[in-house]
Amino acid sequence: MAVRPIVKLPEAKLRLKSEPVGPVTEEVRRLSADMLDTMYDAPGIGLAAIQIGVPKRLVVIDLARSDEERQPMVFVDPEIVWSSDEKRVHEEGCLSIPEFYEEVERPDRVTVRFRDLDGEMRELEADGMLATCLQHEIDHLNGVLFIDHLSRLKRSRVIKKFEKAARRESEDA
Ligand code: K2U
Ligand code: ZN
Repeated sequence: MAVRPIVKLPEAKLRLKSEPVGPVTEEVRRLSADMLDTMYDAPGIGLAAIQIGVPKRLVVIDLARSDEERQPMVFVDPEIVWSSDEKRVHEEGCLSIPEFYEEVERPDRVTVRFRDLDGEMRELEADGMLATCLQHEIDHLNGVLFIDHLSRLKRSRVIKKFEKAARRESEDA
């Protein structure tokens, strides 16, 4: 398996709508393993395939703390089939938008339908951090970033900051 480069804002690739994975093949299992390696290396608690440049509807999550045994979860073609009316605010970050954190309001609980790596259809009722992370990652599959849930002013400020940094990087190259 391999740690792969993470696509960062303002790369347009992050705005793609990812394609369904379809059948779970050895290639899909290898991709999920690379995603987990990349997520643990970052470190992060979730990752969508588009964040390593692969526009496929595949998500990995592990909420275990660094001093706990790892508990990796893999979601193939996940979809939210129910979300609560009650909302919850949580501070979010993103491996594609480094060193920027803001509070985001999302439904407190969600039910997600997905296939596991054995190709079995499953349904998961999530609350708390798992619900927040699943919504954050499924947003990625639709080209949506957590900054899109912020005010227009906050969103434009962070996009301009990363566009300026990208210009400076290309000038220094
Ligand atoms: O998509 C990503 O970049 C993964 C995020 C997952 C995340 C989802 C919801 C709320 C916070 C993070 C990364 O793990 S960012 C690292 C991180 C971890 C915990 C809290 C804040 C940021
Ligand atoms: Zn993210």
